[in-house]
Amino acid sequence: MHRAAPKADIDESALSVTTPKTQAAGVKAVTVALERAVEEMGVLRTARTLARVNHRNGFDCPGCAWPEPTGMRRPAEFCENGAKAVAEEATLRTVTPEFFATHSVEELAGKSGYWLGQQGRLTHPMVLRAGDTHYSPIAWDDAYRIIADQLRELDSPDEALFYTSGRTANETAFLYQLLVRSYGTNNLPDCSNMCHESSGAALTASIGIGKGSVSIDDFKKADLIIVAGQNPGTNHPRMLSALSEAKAHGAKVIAVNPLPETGLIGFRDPQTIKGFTSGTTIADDFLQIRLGGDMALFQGLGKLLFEAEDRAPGTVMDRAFVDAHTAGFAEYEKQMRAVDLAVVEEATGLTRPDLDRTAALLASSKAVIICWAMGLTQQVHGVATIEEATNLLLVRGMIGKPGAGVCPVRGHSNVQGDRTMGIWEKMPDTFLDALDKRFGISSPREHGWDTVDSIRAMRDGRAKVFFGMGGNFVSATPDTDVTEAALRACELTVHVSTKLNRSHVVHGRTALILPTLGRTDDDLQDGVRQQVSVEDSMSMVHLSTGRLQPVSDQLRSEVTIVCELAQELFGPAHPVPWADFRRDYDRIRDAIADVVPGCTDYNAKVRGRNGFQLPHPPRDAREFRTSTGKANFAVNDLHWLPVPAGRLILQTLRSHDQYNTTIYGLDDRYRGIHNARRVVLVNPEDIAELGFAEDDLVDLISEWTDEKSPDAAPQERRVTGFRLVSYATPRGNAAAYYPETNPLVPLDHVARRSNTPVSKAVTIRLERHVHTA
Ligand SMILES: Nc1nc2c(c(=O)[nH]1)N[C@H]1C(S)=C(S)[C@@H](COP(=O)(O)OP(=O)(O)OC[C@H]3O[C@@H](n4cnc5c(=O)[nH]c(N)nc54)[C@H](O)[C@@H]3O)O[C@H]1N2
Ligand SMILES: Nc1nc2c(c(=O)[nH]1)N[C@H]1C(S)=C(S)[C@@H](COP(=O)(O)OP(=O)(O)OC[C@H]3O[C@@H](n4cnc5c(=O)[nH]c(N)nc54)[C@H](O)[C@@H]3O)O[C@H]1N2
Ligand SMILES: [Mo]
Repeated sequence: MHRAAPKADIDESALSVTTPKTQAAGVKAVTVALERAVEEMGVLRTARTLARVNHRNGFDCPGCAWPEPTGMRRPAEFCENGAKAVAEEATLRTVTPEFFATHSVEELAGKSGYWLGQQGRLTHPMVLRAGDTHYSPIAWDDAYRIIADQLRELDSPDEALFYTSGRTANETAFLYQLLVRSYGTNNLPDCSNMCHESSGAALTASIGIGKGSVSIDDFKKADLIIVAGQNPGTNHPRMLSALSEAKAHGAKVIAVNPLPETGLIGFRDPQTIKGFTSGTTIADDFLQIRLGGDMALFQGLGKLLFEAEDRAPGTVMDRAFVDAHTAGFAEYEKQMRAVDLAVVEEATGLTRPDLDRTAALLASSKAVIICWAMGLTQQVHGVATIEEATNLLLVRGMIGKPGAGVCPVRGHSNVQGDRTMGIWEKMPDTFLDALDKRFGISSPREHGWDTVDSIRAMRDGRAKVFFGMGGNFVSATPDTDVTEAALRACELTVHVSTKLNRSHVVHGRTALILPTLGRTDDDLQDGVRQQVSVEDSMSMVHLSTGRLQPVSDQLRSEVTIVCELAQELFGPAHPVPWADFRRDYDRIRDAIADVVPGCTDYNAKVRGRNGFQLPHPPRDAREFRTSTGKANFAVNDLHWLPVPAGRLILQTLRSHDQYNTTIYGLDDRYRGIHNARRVVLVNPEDIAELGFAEDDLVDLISEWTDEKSPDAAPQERRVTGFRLVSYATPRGNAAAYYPETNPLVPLDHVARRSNTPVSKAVTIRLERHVHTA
């Protein structure tokens, strides 16, 4: 076998810090990706696999949800982190029953997530019964029986939680929510609750649909693209190709970020000859904003747009659009005119010239796109911030126009599709009605619990069964100690997984690991190769076909697992044809066509050359299905994040060498952080002012007071042994990696109206780390 042995656990003292890079991608990205891939898969499997990423007859990249370019489609859309995601899944290393016999659960719970993930693909269904010290193998049928028995025993179906991570394909997602609703609950928390929930809430209120309004081709037609709260060089590397192409067509790009992220500054496209020798500067302007300052920025720009209109009436506001398609303009104007630019400067850390320059560009551009990700959504005022960004586009008529619109850049490769298929704790009644009618079931109408409410329910004993369709719930969620205790209080925890992770070793009284096929694996049902479908960030739906030989004949597809569990749970008399669905995924797509809006003729349409695009009324016809029947201007009171004396505001983010809780390696190359992860990036002047020196070892203590009881003493949470790294972050703002810092994020510290954990605004203080024996 051509594969390297897994790495040892992390030695944090091996940290080395170098100057951050100024250009992303390039040749180095290709070599790093190939090295990692060969290490995990060997040469042959690497060649076979990477050639099929995002290929027409291949599989959808499990990396991110950025769309593939249309038209001149490249033979394989390549990116470093996509290749790492593929290698992580297609690895030939395995976690077998012998592995579990060797390592006790207690021992595994002492390992880092990095070590766990390095061990390889899960090969057999495993069980941990009450009192066991080790997982042991179990037959699939016995595993289903344990789950079904436990589910039948609950006092109410609402005592069970069914989580979904965003890699799950449409076919699985559709059947999974069908199983859960047939069983009788809407408890379908998902990773989106922690991710773009704020975008969905804001856009639904403003334009009547929670999805982005641009298509990939709009990037070529835009003349201004604002990228706020997003690090595409690491998390959506293929977006850099779209941005550099936009620039070739004359667009300007403005980056709004507390950090000078490498990918936003410079880019060498490894797919073009030119990219090997020279790079493109991506951002024409970099607004180094303070954490949580975006709402103030967008309000400040709103005010400046009205002032520009005063100076040259009829040139800035799109009155025809505003009159025909929007509601609430007068209230918005009144609010904007009252904005105090001195407060905006303080909240953002930007100067008046910064604001004027940006407003001038915004006022004169013919087609504007605003892109964003977690920097905006994971804030207390995330929903309001996104509404303010949308307001700016509305006054200028920038929705439903070529080259313009809102662009929330999604994370997981099918997180948007999962929502379309019904993975949501509060799916609208129209969807449930269609589901009931198609299958003759009666779905519950009462809303279920999202991620944060699910943790509260387990913590308080109101939920007793946790079922995870993918993901790594305990490491992805906030307030790690609370969440771990919540999971441990469950009667049963079940995980459908490809790789070993911490959620398997922080378990309920009984625990099951159900190993499943990944995107890259060949999925044969009765000898016939099956395909699945996914939806990207721009509502394009297409097929994905895995072709790799699975690492074990015990792996079952997610669809199979859902169907077989449903058969065990509901018995043979159930109205849903689970056995047919399991045998032939075309039958699932037929059902999707009947139930899911915009999916008529689904089987035919997904087989089209580039798949098909789901309808989006604002994008397609400037039609706004909101409360008023028009696009709504939102009016919000300003919220921002003053930094308390002696404290810092911490954002928790991703390194260049991880996929959420999956740690690929220890090289955050662009930021110059190598070989370790317990680091905290702080402005050098803050390091000095707080009485520390670079390289000091510190503890991070978060301090939090519930808005509802402002007089209570602040709650404290601590993580220990972080190395201070001096970094170009604004004064008062710090950054450290997720998930190591999740213990600092209070469960109740959530975004208003979306209940998304606020992972980008945690007030902390630093204390010198005291070594304990
Ligand atoms: N390789 C790789 N790809 C991924 C992932 C991964 O882990 N690894 N994760 C996937 C997932 S699920 C998601 S959701 C996306 C996440 O993609 P991103 O949102 O890019 O991910 P984060 O690392 O959380 O980075 C947040 C960015 O916002 C900035 N930021 C933080 N707070 C603020 C703020 O208050 N204002 C502004 N303007 N900026 C701020 C940070 O400096 C950082 O650049 O990526 C997806 N793709
Ligand atoms: N502090 C902090 N917390 C955060 C964030 C943050 O920025 N800061 N970001 C949040 C965001 S945006 C997100 S999306 C969540 C992510 O939360 P999750 O989606 O729950 O986490 P992942 O780390 O992506 O899940 C990885 C696991 O998924 C399993 N897996 C991988 N592929 C497959 C597959 O094809 N099928 C199945 N069944 N399993 C598979 C593997 O076992 C792997 O261990 O984390 C959130 N948590
Ligand atoms: Mo995400």
